[in-house]
Amino acid sequence: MTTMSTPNGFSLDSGGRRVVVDPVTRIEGHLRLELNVDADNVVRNAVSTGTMWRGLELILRGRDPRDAWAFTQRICGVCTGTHALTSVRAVEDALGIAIPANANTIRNIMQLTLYVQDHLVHFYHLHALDWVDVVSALNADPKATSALAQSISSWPLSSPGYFRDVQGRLKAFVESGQLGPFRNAYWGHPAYRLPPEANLMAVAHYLEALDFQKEIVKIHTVFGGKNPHPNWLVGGVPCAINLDGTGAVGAVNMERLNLVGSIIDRSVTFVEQVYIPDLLAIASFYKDWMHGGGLSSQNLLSYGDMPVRANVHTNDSLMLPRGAIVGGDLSTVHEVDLTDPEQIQEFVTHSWYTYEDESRGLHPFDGVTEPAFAVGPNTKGDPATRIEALDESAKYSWLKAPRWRGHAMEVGPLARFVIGYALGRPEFKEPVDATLRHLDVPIGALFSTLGRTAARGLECQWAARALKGEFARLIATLKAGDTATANTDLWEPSAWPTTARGVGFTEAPRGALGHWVEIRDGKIHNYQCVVPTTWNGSPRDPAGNIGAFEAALLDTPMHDPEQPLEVLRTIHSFDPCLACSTHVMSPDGQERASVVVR
Ligand code: NFE
Ligand code: MG
Repeated sequence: MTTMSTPNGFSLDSGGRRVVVDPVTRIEGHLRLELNVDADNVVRNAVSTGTMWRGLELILRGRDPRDAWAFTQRICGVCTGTHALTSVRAVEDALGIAIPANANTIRNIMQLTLYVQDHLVHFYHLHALDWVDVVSALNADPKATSALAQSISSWPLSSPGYFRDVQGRLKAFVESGQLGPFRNAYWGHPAYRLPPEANLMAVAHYLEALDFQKEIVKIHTVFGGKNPHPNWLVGGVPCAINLDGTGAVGAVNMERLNLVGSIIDRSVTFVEQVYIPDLLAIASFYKDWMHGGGLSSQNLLSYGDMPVRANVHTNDSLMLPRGAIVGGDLSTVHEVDLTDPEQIQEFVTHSWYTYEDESRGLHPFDGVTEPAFAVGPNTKGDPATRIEALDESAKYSWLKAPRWRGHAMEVGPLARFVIGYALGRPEFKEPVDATLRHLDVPIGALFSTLGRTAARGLECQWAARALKGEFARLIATLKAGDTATANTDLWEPSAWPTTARGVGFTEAPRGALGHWVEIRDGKIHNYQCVVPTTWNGSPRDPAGNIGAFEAALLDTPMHDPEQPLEVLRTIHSFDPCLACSTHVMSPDGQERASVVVR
């Protein structure tokens, strides 16, 4: 096998043990990791591959651009709505459609609602069990657990009897042998550090958060009819609003708006009294576990999102800032232009796609999605063949490799917060500095797995508060008599130019998301999506740059390669979504719920 080395000179088969984790669980979609681990159990090379394909970009060709949101939204039910929002923005950009102020505010409310729910679910249900040992919670003293909970938060569910009850439910689970969501983890692993009482508190909040997250998304049902996959509209939002109850049947009325206001208030309270205190309490036990930085300390990218002013997508309007940081230089935030072919390019040298000239990357306006699974040592010409051992010098992933000015970039909450910090914006700088002070760690601690996890928590709090602000703005505008929610002036294709192209962007919960559309004769001619997990989980490029997952795993020490808990911590901290990033499933067969060590 010919291999390609990492920047540190190691390849998958340069001696040491090969560790395979496939599939990675508690994520969305199909992700496989192969690692080279040295005699001291330190990760020396890491290769990540997305093992499914759906072809959404191809399905869109020839369709009505006004429908693209409904197709692209099916890329993923987790970051639900965010592809639809990106899509309607791309089409509006292409056709020059401006949206009313209320539509902009309601879109912000939809997106911020997604942030609060998605980040909460990620912390408790997809990531916490990398830090919290559920089985240890059985040994906790409920009285001491109550004292701990009351010392860090005024959240009312904190009596000894409450924690005794949760512990009793957990015992019944374990004794029945039916661990449900708590099955298949590395309970008792020596890398778990929380005392039993902290574990019991976290398990109680895992269950509470599971219940509460379904309340949050009711906001999507008010403005978008349902969740997942609420409705969207090119030109605005698809709901009418009527405050005096005399308007259109089904219009959003004051009673529905009051429900939204009350869910927002409860969300702020839950995040501030449960999520943030738990995050700080858990992090305080792990603050010397400073692995998992990688590109987060070097190359960070954000497109920005949540415009305060409708149709103004520049940094003076965007609540989440836009910019790029390269080489760890926080003194310079570079301008990002999604239409510049020099800036964003996708490479396929190590992806199961083909270009005419694979030494070059393609800007998404000129993007090509041509699957080429049956090539190279990783496929053996047979799409149903299981991958036995990856060769990273060949094509090895269904993710393309997006690059910004040639650099592999990390995207997501940490990127957004560091860029906001570097721009000196107080709403990012103050919570970051306060968290670093609270944990008594230096700024460098930010560039780690825990930094990524902390940034997501802080962003959840930011989003809950921003939601309150956006809701107040909506109510003020409505009460001032402006209830317009859609602009249908350019709804008819007869009013469109023969050819047009546009780009839409958002900050999805997991990071920078762009859709590029080219319209010809009223139909979609080309459609390209470049998605957060495509950035973070990208394979190598022709210059040998490795992606953020791969970079973050290097130099991580493991207690036991047969139980790769440390690897899961770092990968989970990105909140990977392979459904989004491949947006495109190999027929079957690539799933092995096992860890293989060779
Ligand atoms: Ni399927 Fe998604 C988000 C998008 S992921 S979750 O956030 O876009 O890369
Ligand atoms: Mg794509």
